[in-house]
Amino acid sequence: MPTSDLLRHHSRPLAAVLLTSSLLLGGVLAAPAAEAAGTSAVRVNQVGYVPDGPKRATVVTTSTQSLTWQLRNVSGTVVASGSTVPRGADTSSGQSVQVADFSSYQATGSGYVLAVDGSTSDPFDIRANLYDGLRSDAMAFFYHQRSGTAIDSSLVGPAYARPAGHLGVAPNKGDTSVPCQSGVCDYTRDVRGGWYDAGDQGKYVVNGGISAWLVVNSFERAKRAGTDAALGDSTLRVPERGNGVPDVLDEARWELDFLMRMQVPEGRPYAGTAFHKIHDAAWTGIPTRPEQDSQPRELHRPSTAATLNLAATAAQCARVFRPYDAAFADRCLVSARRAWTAGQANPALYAPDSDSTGGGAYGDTQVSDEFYWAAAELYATTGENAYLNAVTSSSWHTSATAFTAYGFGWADTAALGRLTLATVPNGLPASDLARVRSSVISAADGHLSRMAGQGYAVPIPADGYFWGSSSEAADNAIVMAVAGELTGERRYRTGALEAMDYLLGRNAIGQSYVTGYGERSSHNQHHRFWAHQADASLPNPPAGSLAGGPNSALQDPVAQERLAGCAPAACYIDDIGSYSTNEVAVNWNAPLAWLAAYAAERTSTGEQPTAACTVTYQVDNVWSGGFTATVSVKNTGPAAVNGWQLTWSYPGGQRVTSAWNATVTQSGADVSALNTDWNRSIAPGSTASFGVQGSLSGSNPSPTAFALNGSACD
Ligand code: 9MR
Repeated sequence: MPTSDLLRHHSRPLAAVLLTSSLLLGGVLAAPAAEAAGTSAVRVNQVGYVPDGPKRATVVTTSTQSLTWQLRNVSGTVVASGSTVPRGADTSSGQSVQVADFSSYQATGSGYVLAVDGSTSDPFDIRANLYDGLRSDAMAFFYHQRSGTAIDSSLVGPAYARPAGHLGVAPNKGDTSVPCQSGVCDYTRDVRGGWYDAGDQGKYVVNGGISAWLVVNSFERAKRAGTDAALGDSTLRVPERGNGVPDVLDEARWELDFLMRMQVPEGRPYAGTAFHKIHDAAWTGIPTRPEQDSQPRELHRPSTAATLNLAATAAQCARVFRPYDAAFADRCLVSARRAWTAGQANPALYAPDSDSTGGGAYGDTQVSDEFYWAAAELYATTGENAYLNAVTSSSWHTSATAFTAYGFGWADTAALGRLTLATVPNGLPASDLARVRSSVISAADGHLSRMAGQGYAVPIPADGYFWGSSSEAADNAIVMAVAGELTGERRYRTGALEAMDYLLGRNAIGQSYVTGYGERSSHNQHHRFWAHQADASLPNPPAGSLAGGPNSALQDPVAQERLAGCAPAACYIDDIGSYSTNEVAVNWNAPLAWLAAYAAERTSTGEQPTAACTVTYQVDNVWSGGFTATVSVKNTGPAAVNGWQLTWSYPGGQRVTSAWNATVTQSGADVSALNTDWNRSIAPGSTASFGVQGSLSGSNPSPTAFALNGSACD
């Protein structure tokens, strides 16, 4: 099904009237329209939780009384329990909910479930390396989306391999010599390469630009944190592995080279500006493999937004690539300066919302924020006064709306300038810098307080579920993560991780919006090649592909037919036809990749506490056929242990028959003792003790090796 002309630029939240009419029926909460079949009432991050992070679940229930929750391990043993907190009506989901918080449980394992009031969650893990896979899969999305190169089976597997698309080989009619739309220019350009935008095969400078910026920014941030090795050379499945350049930068360069090809050459009208976009003359259907697209490709007229987006992105490139490839950094800087100058000379070339035949419009009639962002990047890279003046004289430099509750995006870029100025060393006057930094922190505080007001702790306001809402959650998580960097305060990391919980299943419909991650993950996203739902010979989207997510405006026929009356956070359907709720896009996967890389980091305070411990095992009584023993585990590390599991093996065939002050299970010789509720926490220097009774078959040799939460004790 072709993406229709219904595509419109939303940019801003939908009218609140939509909410009230669909949610409140005579003052009573309406049943959510899109309750997924088989979804548990207990909503968790279906992938899991990191040991030292927040661990919360939301329970859909009509009960107004607090309920008991139980955390069960893979063998069904209750390892922690507590009481839920009733939250009542939750506007976004249209549900009545309660929250269970099991954050204090920090032992690791897989196959946990949370049970509340007869319902059991999907299984999940608790482990420190929880996000390692998503870090590379979310970033690999960009390689899959590359235009102008064959996608290599040895890197992605045979199902995802495909010939190069849009290299001037029939039936393709682009992208090596692409004409302009009539009246725009009388020459052709080689605009090969770059990433396909989304489920379509258009390439749009403003959207590609913010996506490349986020990919590069994830590396720049990791470098400040000292964790960039995880994004370094040979960490990704890209052809450039082993070239000495961090793979994340190699991936971004594929797009940056394309963006610079979109710049109008010297000697032509509008020299130095950027064409807004290049795409098919008419919408293609689903499926259409890239190499089989036979539509003519056209360049659309230059825009100020695209020009400044290029200036910003290329200036960032010049800064971040310099240590790895000085020649490329120079080329980026030349392009950025040219674009800035051309933007100033052509400040009002607006891309119209109406230009949506064959591709998205990406219209934007407010470009002062793009000027601000470009000036900020150029200033952070060069330190030059002209750019400083452009920063400080911009109304966006002091505006209270650079950050909003609704994230940032291709049309709203002032926040990107602020993030750079707040984090990249620069010469802003101290008071100015302090104000920029505090704007990041107060934006993050706003996200945290909106999350605290919601049953699902989502950094999306109830009136903010619009096209691409998943990226809004991820964008806002980035702001929280940067606030954490600026302040060192842990609650911001908590907020960012809870945004990930939302994306991975703790939400109104119990849906993981990331392919391959979670029990019920999106896998029928709108895409012309990963179109398995429409053509069984084609693959589903690869693991790590983020769906656009709930969109209460129901802007496609499938959503309109299947989701009428949905509560905002439930306006989603995993159907290939629902492009307004279920497409993929580079500007959505980019913040996901950023966030996954951040969440995968084991920071000094975020590391799974390694158990520094000593254990004494004292036999208290022995009789023929049996014994009792007291086991004492001392926390000799610097941090409290919250939730513990002590394991050992019996060397002489002993079998535990009962225990006190711990839940003890045995399999063969291997024994596991889990804390009770009241001795869960062991302060540094403190000891927890418990007892066992067992049966003997002869001698009673004591065990010699113990491990606390998987780490050996002395
Ligand atoms: O992400 C875009 C969203 O903000 C707009 O409301 C929507 C309609 O204009 O377009 C979205 O972008 C699409 C683009 O126009 C074409 N490629 C697919 C993009 C994701 O759906």
